[in-house]
Amino acid sequence: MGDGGSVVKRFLRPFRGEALRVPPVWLMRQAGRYLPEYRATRAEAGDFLKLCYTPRLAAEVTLQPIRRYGFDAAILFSDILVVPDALGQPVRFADGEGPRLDPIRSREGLAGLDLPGTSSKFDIVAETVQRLRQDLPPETALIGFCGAPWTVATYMVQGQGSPDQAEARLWAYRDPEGFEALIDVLVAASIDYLDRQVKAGADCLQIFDTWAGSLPDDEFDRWVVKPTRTIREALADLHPDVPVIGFPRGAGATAVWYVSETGVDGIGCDTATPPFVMSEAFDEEDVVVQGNLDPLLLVAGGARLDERVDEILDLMEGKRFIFNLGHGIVPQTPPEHVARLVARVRSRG
Ligand code: 1CP
Repeated sequence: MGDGGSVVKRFLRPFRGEALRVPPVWLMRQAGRYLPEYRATRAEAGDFLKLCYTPRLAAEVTLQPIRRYGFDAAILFSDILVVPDALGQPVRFADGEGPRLDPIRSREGLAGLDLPGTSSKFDIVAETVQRLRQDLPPETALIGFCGAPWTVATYMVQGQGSPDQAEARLWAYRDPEGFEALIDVLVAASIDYLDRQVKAGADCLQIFDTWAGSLPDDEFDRWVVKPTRTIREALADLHPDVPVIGFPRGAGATAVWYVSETGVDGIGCDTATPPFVMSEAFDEEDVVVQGNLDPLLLVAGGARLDERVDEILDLMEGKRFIFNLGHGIVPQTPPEHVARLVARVRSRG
């Protein structure tokens, strides 16, 4: 999206080369079960995917944390598993449980996936983005997103969340060409999905690679870096001004390689990323650093929360930086601790 001569949103300024004294702030999973108003809208929707596929309600829950806290960016309310669901591998969210899918464990299983068929569900999500573009305060940026092909594949192959992503890793070892065919479908679907989100009004995109850290280096290169680079390059051709943030959770020191090889404009650092990596390791890269407060410290609150927020801000002073958590907000987070965090970040001004 062009700036049209208007003032660049604060959130986007680090991507234009500015290090702000008060960095932009947003939090992963800022819309979610820790907010009573989210729980009410979720109850109205009935099930979780219905919430994602009802633009009026999905836009409402996206706006809830913006009304409360005035974050610099809103993130589209949806889920990374909308992509397999749209591809024809139905996703179910049973109450109190994680997602469930009928697993695909071989090349033959790919025959049921329908890439052109994603259109109708992606259109619904684009409608949510259009609504948000109208309803968001003009100064608030809108982040669109998808799951990275590797992370989405781990759910499609396992059929649910897992501690070790074993089924996807085993398929990738036993039949790399077959597994690559799955990744290729996800790359194509992700490009289309993100393109539609930008056309509908997203200002920035984030690619969530929650399980990037479960792969050794050669596998990381093939299943994390290469697909992400393909997506990043396609988006650069379509929308050269829209920044893309990568979040290769658990990548450790390999995150520097990830940045230089994928060409992402922002790097989301997880909770375990050491201070010197945050503040120095990316100096040679043209990249905005984002992160990395521990979501559990946001649950604990108190003076330790204030101290840690200050430590991160001191560490990143003078850098192109966006304040965030190192992973998503957890449901037991007291909403007033989030207000305290935002106030603390902004008190630097
Ligand atoms: O009951 C509920 O209301 C469901 C909880 C929930 C929420 C609030 C799920 C189910 N998804 C979401 C929204 C969501 N998910 C957003 C948009 C909201 C925001 O950020 O404010 C985003 C960006 C995601 C992304 C997502 N979904 C990721 C990547 C980020 C991460 O947290 O690591 C992953 C891995 C998922 C899958 C998923 N969706 C939901 C759950 C419980 C899970 C994890 C499943 C598991 O591994 O066990």
